[in-house]
Amino acid sequence: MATVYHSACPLNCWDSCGFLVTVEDGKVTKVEGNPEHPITQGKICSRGRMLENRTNAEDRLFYPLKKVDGSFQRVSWEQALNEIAEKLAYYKETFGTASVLHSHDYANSGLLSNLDSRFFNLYGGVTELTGSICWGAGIEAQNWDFGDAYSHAPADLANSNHVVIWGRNVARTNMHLFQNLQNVKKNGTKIYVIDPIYNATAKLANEYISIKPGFDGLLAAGIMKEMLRMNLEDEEFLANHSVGFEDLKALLDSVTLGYISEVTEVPVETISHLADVYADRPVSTIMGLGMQRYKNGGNTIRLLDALVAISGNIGIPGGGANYANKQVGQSFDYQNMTLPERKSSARTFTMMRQAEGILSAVDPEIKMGIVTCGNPLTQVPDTNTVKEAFESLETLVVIDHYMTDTAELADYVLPAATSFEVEDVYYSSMYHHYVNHGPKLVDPPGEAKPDAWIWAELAKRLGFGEEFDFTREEFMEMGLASLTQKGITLDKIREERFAELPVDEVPWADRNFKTPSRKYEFTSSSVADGSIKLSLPTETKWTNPELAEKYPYTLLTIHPLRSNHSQHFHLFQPKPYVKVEMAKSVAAEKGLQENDDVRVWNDRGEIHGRVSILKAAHPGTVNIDEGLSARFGGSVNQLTSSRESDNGLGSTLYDCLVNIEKVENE
Ligand SMILES: Nc1nc2c(c(=O)[nH]1)N[C@H]1C(S)=C(S)[C@@H](COP(=O)(O)OP(=O)(O)OC[C@H]3O[C@@H](n4cnc5c(=O)[nH]c(N)nc54)[C@H](O)[C@@H]3O)O[C@H]1N2
Ligand SMILES: Nc1nc2c(c(=O)[nH]1)N[C@H]1C(S)=C(S)[C@@H](COP(=O)(O)OP(=O)(O)OC[C@H]3O[C@@H](n4cnc5c(=O)[nH]c(N)nc54)[C@H](O)[C@@H]3O)O[C@H]1N2
Ligand code: SF4
Ligand SMILES: [Mo]
Repeated sequence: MATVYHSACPLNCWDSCGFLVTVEDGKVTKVEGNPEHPITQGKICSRGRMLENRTNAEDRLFYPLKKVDGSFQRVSWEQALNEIAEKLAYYKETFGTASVLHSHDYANSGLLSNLDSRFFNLYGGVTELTGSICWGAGIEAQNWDFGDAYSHAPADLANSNHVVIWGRNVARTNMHLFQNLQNVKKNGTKIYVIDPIYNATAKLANEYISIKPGFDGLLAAGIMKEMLRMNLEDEEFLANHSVGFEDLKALLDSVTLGYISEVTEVPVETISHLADVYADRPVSTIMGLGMQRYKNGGNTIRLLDALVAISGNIGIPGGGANYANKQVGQSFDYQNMTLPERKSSARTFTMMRQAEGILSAVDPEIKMGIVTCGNPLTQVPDTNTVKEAFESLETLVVIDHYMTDTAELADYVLPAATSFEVEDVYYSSMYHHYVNHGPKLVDPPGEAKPDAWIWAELAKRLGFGEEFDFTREEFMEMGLASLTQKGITLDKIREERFAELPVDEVPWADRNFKTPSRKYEFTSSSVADGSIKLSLPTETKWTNPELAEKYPYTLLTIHPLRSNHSQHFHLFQPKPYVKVEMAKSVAAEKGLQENDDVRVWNDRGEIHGRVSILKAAHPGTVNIDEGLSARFGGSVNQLTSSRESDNGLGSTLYDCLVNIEKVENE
């Protein structure tokens, strides 16, 4: 008999959708949208629908595996857990707990996915990752400017005169914002898209502005110059609620509009026009994450923030420098769950340079790696170094649903349960502020087990089992402690299927910023040199002419349409391949036609793929969607750099020059 249950999407995504899931004879048979969800309203994307296949697929991991003489053998949980616990105990005693690296990303947005940190803290504190390949540069930038990274509630978009979509691939990555844009456009709101690629969101826009990748900060500087020239700035905000405006002004005076137009490749008239747009408040600026994956990413977001500030669009309905919404994550009590005070030693590597960290660590060396909710072999920059690093470990444990490129290198692979096989609550600090409930709907197949069970079993063997002697319900209640005090209990979330979190829908309306000065800081007082810089990406003809001579094209590696990163490609029919998308100018210069086989390379690596010519893209721009594993011709991260962003906490994935040539049919 078929029964339909409510559930929630666990994927790392802006939208955090509500689901309706059909279960027949103990199996998930269909995943659809829940029309009652206030934000996602019954619409979901194919990545969500494909979670049915991800749960049922025959290539899922069903049993613990151990590598013996180079090939995987099935072993019992007892054997796998005993051996892993013995190694953890041995490394702790012999080299200290920092000889273990916990490598992870955020592939599951459930509250209990944080229990891995509880385990590692109680073990004694391991080598952890800081920063973020995803959004690190921008989050740090907004921490300096505002004291935190907050966005307006989705419904507030209805108050905007203009919406500037600045480097967010909305139609592809944030589908409910796309719907929201369609609605507000009907009521007269004007939409602008600033992006090197004329994408599906650009089609909806009233105006599309093509920009050279990595030069958005300079464009924002140009718009500010024009606003100041025409006296369009919000003097009240600048005088009463900000510090450091004089520094910004001096910075803007140090360049001419002509220079800005030349390097950004945006005409002066367009820059002037955007100054008028920004003065016609309220203007909502919706920033994407791709735009800050450059060496100058932190300064790019700070310059966009500064534009939103001087134009008087902070803290007003319909405005905002909307990048991420950390208010959502801050509603939960991670410390209760993860017990950071219990670790006695800790070392950190940045997420971007985890491979270099492994290869160069001394005192102690990294002996063991444990990977959870992540697939560094395809997702972390500079794949060749990542491979060398993970191969160099004495012991590698990967916990996953599937045999990924990373799992292939492991000594132990442990099969995890999926979101439909456990109860949790799901949320995203990216777009809306609802938390969704996902009940346990089916049993895990084979011997797959919830991640939390694995931590509890290892904890028992290492002597801190009592710290995991809690039910999932009790763990969820720990994480919901503050919300419970505000009436948002686990029972309420279970019953109502989702709950609205108590956030400011128009952040900073009280002008009480979380910076040291309590004001908006054009020059940050959180760091030694907190002034904004007009910096450029590292790999451009302006900053490295010799490199640009050798590698004349900018490679973007944006998020794929039908896969969440590396997760869905194995389910595609026909099989996926590396599609090398390029601006017409690139195809013309290289004499390439649609579907030609090409080699794309730089000093870090090379990848082979098939040409697809983009209808419109900034001259010299190439894109290969990220996420393809080695068996489908990936990873594109063979070409990307593990350099960190200017503020140290973000990646520079798109700050990447390459060359291309045709190869004979393969
Ligand atoms: N379908 C799908 N959706 C997803 C995901 C997925 O894997 N697949 N992943 C989710 C996750 S984890 C994230 S972080 C978000 C990311 O969401 P987005 O920020 O929307 O997407 P990205 O792919 O990170 O960034 C790519 C966008 O930035 C533009 N871009 C690149 N460089 C520049 C630049 O220098 N200037 C400007 N103005 N634009 C630039 C690209 O052309 C593209 O439109 O998406 C989430 N949603
Ligand atoms: N070149 C390039 N590289 C990129 C990006 C880019 O734009 N360009 N984007 C970056 C961004 S924004 C992000 S967020 C990262 C994402 O990087 P990752 O999070 O590493 O990528 P995913 O492919 O989403 O998933 C990682 C693995 O987690 C597993 N997993 C999912 N749920 C669970 C669970 O509950 N338990 C366990 N144990 N495992 C689980 C999945 O099966 C999958 O194999 O990639 C980054 N890498
Ligand atoms: S991947 Fe994103 S848009 Fe798709 S169903 Fe999940 S939350 Fe919704
Ligand atoms: Mo991300």
